[in-house]
Amino acid sequence: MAGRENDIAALAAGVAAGDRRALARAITLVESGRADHRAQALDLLARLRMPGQAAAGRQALRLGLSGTPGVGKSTFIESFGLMLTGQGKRVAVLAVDPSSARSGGSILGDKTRMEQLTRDPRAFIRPSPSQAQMGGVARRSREAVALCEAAGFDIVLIETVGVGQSETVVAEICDLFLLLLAPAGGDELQGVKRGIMEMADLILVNKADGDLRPAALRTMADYAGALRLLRRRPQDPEGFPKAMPVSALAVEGLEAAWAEMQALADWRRGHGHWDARRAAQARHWFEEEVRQGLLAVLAQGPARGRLADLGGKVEAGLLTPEAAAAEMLRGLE
Ligand SMILES: Nc1nc2c(ncn2[C@@H]2O[C@H](COP(=O)(O)OP(=O)(O)OP(=O)(O)O)[C@@H](O)[C@H]2O)c(=O)[nH]1
Ligand SMILES: [Mg+2]
Repeated sequence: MAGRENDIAALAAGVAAGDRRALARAITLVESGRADHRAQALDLLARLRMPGQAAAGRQALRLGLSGTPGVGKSTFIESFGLMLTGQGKRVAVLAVDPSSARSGGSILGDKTRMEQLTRDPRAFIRPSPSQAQMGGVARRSREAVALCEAAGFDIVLIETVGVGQSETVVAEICDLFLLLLAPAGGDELQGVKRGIMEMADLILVNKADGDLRPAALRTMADYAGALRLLRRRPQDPEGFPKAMPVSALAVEGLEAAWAEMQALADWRRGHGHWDARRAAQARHWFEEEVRQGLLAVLAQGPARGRLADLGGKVEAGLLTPEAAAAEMLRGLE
């Protein structure tokens, strides 16, 4: 037991020193579903995070990045990541989606598309986790982000292909949310759900190069128009959210996009929105953990029988879901 505590202390020290191998091992630990690993993971996180004492200088900029398959996320991360490491910044990249949701060639594609960044000593790249459960993915992702932050990374990029709930998960983890789009053929908006657009702080229309450039600029103008119709959010200065053209392949527009991200982050820091968002996120995850934990307790504890019984009645059409839930909760008060 004492040995294990020492192991966790050593692992925490390795992470805090910015050691990438220690960070990789720490992320593997928080991903594990084993109960004894879970206890160690909580110990590790507690050693690395001292609530209320986190120095502002230790905060990474957490960037969420979402985009449909093929839009150029990997290419963007390679170019954008290299630009940042070239400025002396340390960049961590995490993928949020369960691997089952990714196309088969993805990992191989990423190896070639992020070739230089993978070898960059200032970068850390962590591919998708293997477990496919969204609740597990959410917890694992935010804990992995916290570990990267504790390891002193300046920027943590959190990538999602945007299937199902993963955008919402990313939005609840990141400071800024980037939506990557491809040039559209016609003049229609690309069926991007309104909810996703409302999460975006910056819409980047990629592939604004060569023959695709005119279409990319048209698409960008369409989105800029659509963004103007959205209600102004309190956490935004004038002019945000914004749409911009970029080319991940030709490495164009990335510096301009980075300047906008920094301007927005600075404004939010200066106006209290940065801390407020992180505080609200922490509260959200606390409540989410309690919700998940309560369900697990109910499913395993003495109330298990009643839960199964009421669930059966709902299935059989004898009780409405609402009435059954109310009865279940009455028993707990
Ligand atoms: N012309 C042009 N092509 C690009 C650009 N960025 C990416 N591509 C191409 O688009 C294709 C898909 O790029 P990826 O970076 O793999 O896209 P992705 O979003 O990571 O795709 P998934 O991992 O499958 O979700 C590749 O053939 C890239 O070379 C760009 O800026 N301009
Ligand atoms: Mg990719």
